[in-house]
Amino acid sequence: MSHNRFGKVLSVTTFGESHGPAIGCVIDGVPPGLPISAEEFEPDLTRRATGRSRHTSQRREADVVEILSGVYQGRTTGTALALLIRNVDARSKDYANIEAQFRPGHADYTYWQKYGIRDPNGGGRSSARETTMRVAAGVIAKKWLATHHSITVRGHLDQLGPLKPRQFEWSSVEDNPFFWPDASMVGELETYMDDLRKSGDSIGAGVTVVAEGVPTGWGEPIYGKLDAEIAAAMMSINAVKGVEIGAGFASITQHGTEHRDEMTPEGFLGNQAGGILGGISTGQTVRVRVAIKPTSSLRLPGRGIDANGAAVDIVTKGRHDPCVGIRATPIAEAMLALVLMDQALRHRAQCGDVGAVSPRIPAGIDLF
Ligand code: EPS
Repeated sequence: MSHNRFGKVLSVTTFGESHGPAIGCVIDGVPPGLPISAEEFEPDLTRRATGRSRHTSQRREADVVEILSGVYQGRTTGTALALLIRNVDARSKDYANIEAQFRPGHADYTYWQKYGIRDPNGGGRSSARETTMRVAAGVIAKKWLATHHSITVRGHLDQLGPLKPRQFEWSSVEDNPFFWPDASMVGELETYMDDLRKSGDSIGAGVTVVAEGVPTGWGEPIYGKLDAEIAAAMMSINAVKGVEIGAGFASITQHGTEHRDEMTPEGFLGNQAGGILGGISTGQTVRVRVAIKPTSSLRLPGRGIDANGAAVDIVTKGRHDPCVGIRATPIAEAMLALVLMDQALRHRAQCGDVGAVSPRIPAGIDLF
């Protein structure tokens, strides 16, 4: 399998299978001198992890990071940063019945057709377990962005199936297992998820991620547009089926007078652009939304085929997420942070000497 790596100056290569001995990553291009300890990975890895509420997969992984290289006396050295997490709670017998069968809606079928061989245990390489290492790498990017540019990257669930927040408060997001910005709806979400879990079905979700404090000028037109690289990074996350930047698909029905973000010396009067114009950051909040499909591993029988092409009824056992989107917020944050850090380093390489050519407009109003 090629292309386990993404990023240009800052690159991340991940490896490992869900039921193998370990998963890991190599992060190349981290500037020297960034203070980092193994403990700093814990908060974000815990936010993403399974088994932290009854609404996610009950697999219990400790997700403890071992730093194998690239750090000396608590600081990055500029050499390859290698991180390892050992798998401790794989239960491969759950997958014995689908070893030679393909779950409808799952990568089982395409992996088999492409490679002629696949590791069925926990989905092998196609498992969302791989996203653990994205989040670990994202911890480095978030820290560098915060310390060097005062940038904050954060996100929240913005839709759970049919449910949408009625109010919005960032302060509520980390206080419930759903990353939900409306505290008054948490009970409703609990009931929805309990009923869904009992039914055996799954549901999709929407996640919004924002980066606040991004300076003007990051992103490389034509083929390295900031929005294009964000979209590619988000689409590379398991189960993501759609990405919007700013107004996104709402642009289809907008008039130009509505979509354009007018500018005054005091700041922009809106952010339909999602903080990016011509593939380059405007200095406004970078605003991204992702659509996450419902989990395809279901105990409700579905029609599929086996490796001989025969029709079979497929039932998936095991410990699955009824809504994988619930755990996606930290993953989307990590991918946004990694793309931004890569673009920041590339911007510094080519345009580090370019001074301000005219006064910069403040970020202004962040309304659609
Ligand atoms: C996953 C299936 C389940 C989840 C897993 C993602 O794996 P298993 O059957 O081995 O428990 O638990 O999620 C994780 C282990 C994780 O760390 O995110 C899948 O098919 O994607």
